[in-house]
Amino acid sequence: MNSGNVTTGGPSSHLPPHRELLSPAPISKPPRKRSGSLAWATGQRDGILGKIQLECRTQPWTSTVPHAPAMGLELYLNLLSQPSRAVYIFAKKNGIPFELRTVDIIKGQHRSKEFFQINSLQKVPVLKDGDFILTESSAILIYLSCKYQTADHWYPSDLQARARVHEYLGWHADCIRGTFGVPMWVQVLGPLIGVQVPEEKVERNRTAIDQALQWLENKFLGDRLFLAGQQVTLADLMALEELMQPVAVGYELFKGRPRLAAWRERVEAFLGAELCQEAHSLILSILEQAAKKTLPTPPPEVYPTMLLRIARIP
Ligand SMILES: N[C@@H](CCC(=O)N[C@@H](CS)C(=O)NCC(=O)O)C(=O)O
Repeated sequence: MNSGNVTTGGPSSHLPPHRELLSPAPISKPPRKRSGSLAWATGQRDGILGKIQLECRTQPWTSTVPHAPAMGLELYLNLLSQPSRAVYIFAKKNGIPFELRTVDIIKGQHRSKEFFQINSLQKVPVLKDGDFILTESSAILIYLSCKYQTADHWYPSDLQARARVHEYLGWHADCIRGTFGVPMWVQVLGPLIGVQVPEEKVERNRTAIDQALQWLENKFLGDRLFLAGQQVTLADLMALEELMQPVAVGYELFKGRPRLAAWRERVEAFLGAELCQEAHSLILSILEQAAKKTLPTPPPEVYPTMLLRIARIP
């Protein structure tokens, strides 16, 4: 495998090239405990609320080009990946400073020996906080919300409200994850390696998506404002990012579902148009990139896992 590829363009090229200042950061409370070397704030606090300018350094992850050892939190992500986007948006929205390591999954960087040392599951997202490495987006989000004491609504301290978030996340892993990513495999990723998913599988997936949306709307949203209650939580973020995957390839998920459409608007309004645009621009341009053939060609080493993923489409 050519693990020596340097990610300078492709899926990560829309990202800001170097440092990016966020100001002011919407932080509710400073963290109780900070790891010794964490570059917490780069700017100045002023006033009671302490306007803090925080930085997120953006650096492509590559196996051969050395980068300065990170002083604090590192997030290994790819914005084509729905769980990666949830982590990215959460960290950005909460002004959590991190080094962004973009792992080009189309080029197969996640299959390299070097990335294996970081995550033997060979998937993104991954969090690295000093020597502590954590995989699984929901675990990462919970870790970040606890470590940085983000506003309580994200991951409520109230037992029952928190249990509602976990109730959703459990169902999400069963019924949303794995289902909503399929259209992207059908329309973009399969064709990249010359594979066409059979029409009956596509149809079955459409039915599964419809069924899941019905449950999402009736059981989880119900007459509430958000999926796990009256305030936005990690559940909403995870759901929104997964739903963006079929939306990006033209599925009109919200058509004829006004309650779900209003929920999406509320979540996006809460996150802010700028952050949504930043996080979604890559995925929303995927069809265009596929049509223009500007997506990288996956190296043959990643074919087996791509073929396996496609074969697993029910
Ligand atoms: N359950 C994991 C899923 C992680 C995952 O499946 N990541 C995908 C991108 S969305 C990946 O890295 N795939 C690469 C591969 O499987 O080869 C989470 O929520 O973090």
